[in-house]
Amino acid sequence: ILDRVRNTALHAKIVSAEEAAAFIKPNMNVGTSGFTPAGYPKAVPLALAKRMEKEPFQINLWTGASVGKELDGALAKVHGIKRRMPYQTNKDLRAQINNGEVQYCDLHLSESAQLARYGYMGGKIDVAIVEACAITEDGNIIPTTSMGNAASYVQTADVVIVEVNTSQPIELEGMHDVYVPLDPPHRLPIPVVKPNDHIGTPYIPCGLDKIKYIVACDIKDDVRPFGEIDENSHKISQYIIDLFHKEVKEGRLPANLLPIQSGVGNVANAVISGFVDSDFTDLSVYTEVIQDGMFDLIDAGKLSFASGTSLSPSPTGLDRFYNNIKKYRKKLLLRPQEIANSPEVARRIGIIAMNTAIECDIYGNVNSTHIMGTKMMNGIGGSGDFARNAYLTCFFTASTAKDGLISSIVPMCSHIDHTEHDVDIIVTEQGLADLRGLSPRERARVIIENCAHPDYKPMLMDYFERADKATKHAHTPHLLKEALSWHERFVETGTMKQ
Ligand code: 0RQ
Repeated sequence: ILDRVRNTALHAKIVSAEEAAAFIKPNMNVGTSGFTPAGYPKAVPLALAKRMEKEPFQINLWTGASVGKELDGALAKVHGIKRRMPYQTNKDLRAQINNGEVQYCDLHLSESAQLARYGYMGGKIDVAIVEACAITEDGNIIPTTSMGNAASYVQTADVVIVEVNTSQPIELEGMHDVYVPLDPPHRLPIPVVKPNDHIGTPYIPCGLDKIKYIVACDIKDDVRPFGEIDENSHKISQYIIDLFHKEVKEGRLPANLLPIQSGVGNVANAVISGFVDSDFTDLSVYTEVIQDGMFDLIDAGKLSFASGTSLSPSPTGLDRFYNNIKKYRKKLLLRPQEIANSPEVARRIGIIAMNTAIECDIYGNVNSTHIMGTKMMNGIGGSGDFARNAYLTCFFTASTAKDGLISSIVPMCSHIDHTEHDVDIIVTEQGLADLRGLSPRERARVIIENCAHPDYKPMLMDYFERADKATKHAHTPHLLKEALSWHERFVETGTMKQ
């Protein structure tokens, strides 16, 4: 790594992962780089987990979003996490969140850096651990495949540990735009008006003195393969592309649409693939996570630019990116999640937000986080940042889950992340409900008619009609004793069916 640590005076700070991990003390607030399994530190967390195995203790872990197995996975396995924020997807960690062991603070991703800078998250950050491509002559950090909250954690922490990862190509340098807003009352407008606007520096400002240790690492990002695009995802993609055609025809969207934001996972990937097969061109993207579909759009000549905070393709997608980095880097930019997910920017540039729901209710409220109202799945992630502030807010879900035993369209959501006021469009494999301008009672009929599975449609319509009658056509008709009875039935009998 000597050539990547450009100031020779810093070479004296290069130590083993074990030595760097020894700096971390029980109950420290540790802020790391990383957003999805991209750009997170790996060697130091693995060494820390080994140490925790021998002398059990816990830390508070703050990241950008979910991270790879070497961080959340390794630390959860040794029960090393006491508090966690702002998003996770790890199986062991999820189990510990749901058995009371880990205190999880599930946050809008755009807000987490600000909360950390203000010291709301249980004090200040004691140490930032950041993955880097290189360290400049002045001690500034060139990030790797994600930006996440790394810049704010470096700014806030007294001590910075840098993991220089040689598996990350040096050509990533120049793909980042680092901008940390001032905090109120000094904050100024974030000057992004187009997805390709550069407003900051290509490195994380740090300085020579703050860097305590530098560790070499060659472990690759733990990216995961996508599933085959299933029939349901394909249908959802078709419905949304049809809607965009209609919106363009009716003059509500420009011919090249507005900047697209798309969540992660198989449905999101299917929707982006749908664009590849469509006749839309000159598309732009302002999102969190850049996945394989974006490379397809670039290759098809349909993407003008994509801004995100993380590059998290499948393993083959990552190879494809590394092998063609000179071509792709012209069209891609990584920003801190505070900027990629900024509500201010989303509202200004008029994002089309597309995220996945766990369940939606008949009035258009959306649950993105909780299973049966109680168990945390992953977290709200960036979905709320975009949903409230987008020009057009869409949510996708299959109409049923668990082989049809669960209806994803329910009388009342068992937990609400996105309210009826935020949601414009709901799409399932059954069809699309356009809720714009409708009252709750109108919305109920459209959602049940267009989105519910035929097995549940009569039950939902029966519920709605009885509630409408019992409340004498109240604004939002509900039978309070029955509203969550579908979830109760599933918990008790293993099916929502009667
Ligand atoms: O559980 O794996 O045990 O079978 O939920 O569901 O259908 O595989 O869908 O992987 O795309 O995840 C909302 C969780 C969807 C995700 C969610 C069960 C289902 C399965 C997963 P099993 P699928 P996906 C971008 C923006 C919130 C954050 C967000 C998510 C599991 O997209 O976390 O959007 N989003 N951020 O069986 C009970 C239902 C269910 C259900 C599905 N109605 N009831 N269980 N499941 N529907 C990302 C970031 O911000 C970083």
